[in-house]
Amino acid sequence: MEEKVRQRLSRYISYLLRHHPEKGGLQLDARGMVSLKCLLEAIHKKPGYDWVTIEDIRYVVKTCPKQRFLLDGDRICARYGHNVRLKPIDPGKPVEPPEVLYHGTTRRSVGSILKDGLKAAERQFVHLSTTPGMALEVGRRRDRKPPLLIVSARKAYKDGIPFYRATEGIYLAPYIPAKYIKVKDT
Ligand code: HQG
Repeated sequence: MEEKVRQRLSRYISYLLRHHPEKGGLQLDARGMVSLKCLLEAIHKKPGYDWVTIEDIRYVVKTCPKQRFLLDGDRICARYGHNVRLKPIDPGKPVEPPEVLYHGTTRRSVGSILKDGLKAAERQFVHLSTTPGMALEVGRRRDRKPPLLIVSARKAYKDGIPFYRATEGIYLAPYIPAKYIKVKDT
């Protein structure tokens, strides 16, 4: 599959599984899963996508550099990124996070984050990266010089904030109070 085609299909699957399942006539279960067969039918409804096969979906899942999707038998879900407008997605069991996690944001948002904490905004969870590099990449989507926030994740966890592991590089939390957040000096 051509890289551009793969990206476009991956983006459409994200759209259906994170934001608008109803646009494809899909109903997510508590974990956000649907059957591959239903997802395929939903994809086929989109003009220009009638060529897609189950194998193509499996290929997108396998080759996704950010491990956006999880396959469990013949069911699939997005691992993170769910919209707040969907019914709450069960993120699984809380896990003990590493000592620190990172978050890349915009220069404009730093002030309110240091005052109010990290909020999930339009998604169901705050996204935290395991490496500064990945966090900065996330931040660069919105700011060419994204500030890097350092989150004392282990301390927050010990104080009762739940963390969930979405992928190897991404942890989720419902909210991070300001006292656990520092801006990395640049
Ligand atoms: C900011 C993409 C003001 C927060 C990425 C961020 C990631 C605040 C924005 C994943 C705030 C929310 C998630 C506060 C948080 N005041 N601004 N109190 N608290 N913010 O897109 O982490 O490619 O929902 O800093 O790569 O940027 O789609 O979250 O700038 O992994 O797979 O509010 O989405 O992954 O933005 O990105 P987002 P995010 P995919």
